[in-house]
Amino acid sequence: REPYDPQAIEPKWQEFWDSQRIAYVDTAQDKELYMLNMFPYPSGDLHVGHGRNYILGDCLFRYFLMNGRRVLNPMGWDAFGLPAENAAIKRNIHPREWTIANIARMKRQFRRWGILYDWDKEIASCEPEYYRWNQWLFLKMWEKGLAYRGTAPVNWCPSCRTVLANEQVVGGGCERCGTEVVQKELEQWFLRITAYADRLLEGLDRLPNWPEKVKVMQRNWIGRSVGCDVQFTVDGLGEKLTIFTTRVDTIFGATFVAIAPEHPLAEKAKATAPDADYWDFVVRLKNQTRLQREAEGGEKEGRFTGLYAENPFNGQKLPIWVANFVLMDYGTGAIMSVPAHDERDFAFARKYGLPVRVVVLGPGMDENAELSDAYTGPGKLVNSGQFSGMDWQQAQEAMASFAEANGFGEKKVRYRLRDWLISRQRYWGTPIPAIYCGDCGIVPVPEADLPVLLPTDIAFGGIEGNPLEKSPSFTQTTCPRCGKKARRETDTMDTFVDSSWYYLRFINPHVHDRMFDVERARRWMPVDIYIGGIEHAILHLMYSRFIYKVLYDFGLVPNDEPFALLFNQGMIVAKSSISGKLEKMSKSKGNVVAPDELIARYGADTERVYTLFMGPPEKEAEWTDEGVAGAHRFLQRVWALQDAVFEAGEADRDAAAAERLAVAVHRTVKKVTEDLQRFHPNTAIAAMMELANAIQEARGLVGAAAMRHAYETLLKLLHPIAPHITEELWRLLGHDSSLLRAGWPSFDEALLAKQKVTLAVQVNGKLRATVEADPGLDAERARELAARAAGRWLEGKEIVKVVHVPDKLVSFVVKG
Ligand code: ANZ
Ligand code: ZN
Repeated sequence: REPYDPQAIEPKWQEFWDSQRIAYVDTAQDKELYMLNMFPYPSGDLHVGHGRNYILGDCLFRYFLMNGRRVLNPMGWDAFGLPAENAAIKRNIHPREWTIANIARMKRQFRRWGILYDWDKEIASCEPEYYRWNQWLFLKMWEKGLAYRGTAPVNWCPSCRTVLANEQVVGGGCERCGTEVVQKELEQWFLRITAYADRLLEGLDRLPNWPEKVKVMQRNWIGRSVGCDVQFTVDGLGEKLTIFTTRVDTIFGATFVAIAPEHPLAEKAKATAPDADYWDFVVRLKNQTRLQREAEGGEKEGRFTGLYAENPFNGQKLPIWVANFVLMDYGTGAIMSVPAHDERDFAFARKYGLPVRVVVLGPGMDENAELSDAYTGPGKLVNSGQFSGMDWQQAQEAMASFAEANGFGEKKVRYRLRDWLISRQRYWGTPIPAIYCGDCGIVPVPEADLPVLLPTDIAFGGIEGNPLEKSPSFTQTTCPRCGKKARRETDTMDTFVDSSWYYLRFINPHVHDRMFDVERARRWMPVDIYIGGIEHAILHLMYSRFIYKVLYDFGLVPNDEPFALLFNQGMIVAKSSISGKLEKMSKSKGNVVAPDELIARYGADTERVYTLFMGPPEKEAEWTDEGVAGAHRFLQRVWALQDAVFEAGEADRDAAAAERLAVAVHRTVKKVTEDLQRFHPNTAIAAMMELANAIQEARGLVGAAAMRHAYETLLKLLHPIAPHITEELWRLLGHDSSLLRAGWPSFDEALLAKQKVTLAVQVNGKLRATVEADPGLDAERARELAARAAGRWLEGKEIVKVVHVPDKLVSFVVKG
């Protein structure tokens, strides 16, 4: 027998799969299954941490293929974005060059991993044939009032010289370069995602196959609050000051009013504020980052404006303060402060000596006792005029209605969600199709003039600001309405626009006269299985759901949620050579394992086995060299086991051994099938390792037919995980078609039902009982069963450790 030589085997099979166009799907036919791995940003080098996502996807894909299913599994490139532009500026090359070279590298890497995609469906979002449809979509949304230009305080990165979405500000710094972000008032383009807030919430309830964690994150991001606007009157100025509250029941407990430093009233109070440093102070607050202002334990700061506001419920005049914890872009930017029942207000009142007035009494509370903290729980109203004695929730309803009836308030639903700011002052993105005309104002580019192409006459080396502004051929144009000289918009779109609908383009990327093939989308949407990182839990998935709903309203897609099932794989971490700690694998942490080196040493199959064996794929897992070596040893064993088939005699020599082997085969098929269906290849691999043991034990005892059946079954089960070695062994066993066409093995439930195993139960190393159990019991159930059997040996003892050897032993170590 030849030694196991992955270097010889792997390229050969990669070529074979390519030549067979294994992954090609004709999407003119009906859908059976559409699975998708999030398309990557072509940043160049992929490390083994990235591999986890794609290898898991390929494992499932091959499993489905072997089950005879027609599966669409496409791949492409999220190819616009800042790193390409930054690289271009640094090296004076075109961002496109950098991007295309990276795409080639990454494509080669996918191939070396043995990953199969339908490359016929490949797309790159930086191609005009793709981004023109971003522009088309934008025009349609503009027409419907869903895209608009507005002024907003924006996060500005002084280094990248571009606007950042809130989500792109991480800990006060720019997500891309880390520079401290500042606030700036600018005109920008927005997409009106807030109009879809309720539908984005409601849709989550119809996604049973999404991780609960992601749904919670999305709900919090949308942040729906039911409350009430109440108008106070500013004393002396005679103007109204509207506050937003979710606790109108506490309004008799309000002892001051607080406004955001950006609130127009804050500036008006320059004339009345008693402190000389008032305005300097307000300006300083404005420059605090959102994080400083919102942080729960963060310092609460404020100044008295010298103004008073009248509470319409009781006519009380309350001092108006400017406070850093009040945000201008939520609610009305003004609040009534109730120190007795709100923690922030309480902390603020303590600091500045403002009164605390209790108006909601919880069980056992005394209204005259001094509070040591805000009471935020339920209770009955006191000191609240005609509303005293009511239950707090009842009072909320009654008081909101009272305000409405008297014309000084209204019930209101507010959202934390903000409209999606899509303007970026960068080159490498989709040009926003708008033109500024001195006479006509802002004019949409006519649909017939699409695409608005990125200009090529730009020298990138050392450029500052937005490169698009440096191209006269781009900026100088004529007005589509009046024909006069006009200026073209130089903002480009956030790349999250590109990724919000790419899954539709994949279905048939060869249509050239439409955004996507509506007829095929009707049959292929939604995506059945969507695999990607948890880092996309909010933005990408929220934007995709939004755009998909917009397309639904345009009548272009058949349903209103794009991804039926979502699976988030966990990160791979490794010891950092810099911090010495376990950290997410990344170049900056010096803990990257390059697949090329790994493959050169062990082969891609070893990387695949190890990656899928590391633990449940949704959990974080640590990469270790020993683990890799272990995976390689397993493949060596599988390779060597081929001898068991060739050396076996014709007949079984031991009937019991033959029966044992048959049972092991069926049990493994059942386990692997179930594990792959629930996306847990790690436990499937463990089961295959046991099957390999069973085959080894049966050597010399069972005949060739039984041996071949067992070994071939092992190869089939292992194929989705280690595709190259299994194809090679399959060929060595005399088959001339691919394992992918060999069908998925089935198992005999009745045979398994007859089988029971005996578990030995030990306590502190002594055998205390045995129990009969179904084979393949998991650790938790085995432990329960064994604990019952061990009975008095465990009584009154503390269990410090439990060892479980599946189907053989449960051993307790106890104290006391
Ligand atoms: C009075 C009050 C009394 C409040 C009480 C709470 C408890 P969510 O759930 O997040 O919507 N608030 C309103 N606008 C604000 C802004 N722009 N910046 C900071 N805080 C703001 O919370 C709504 C509550 O947060 C509102 O209800 C208001 O404080 C505060 F015992 O009004 B409340
Ligand atoms: Zn004009």
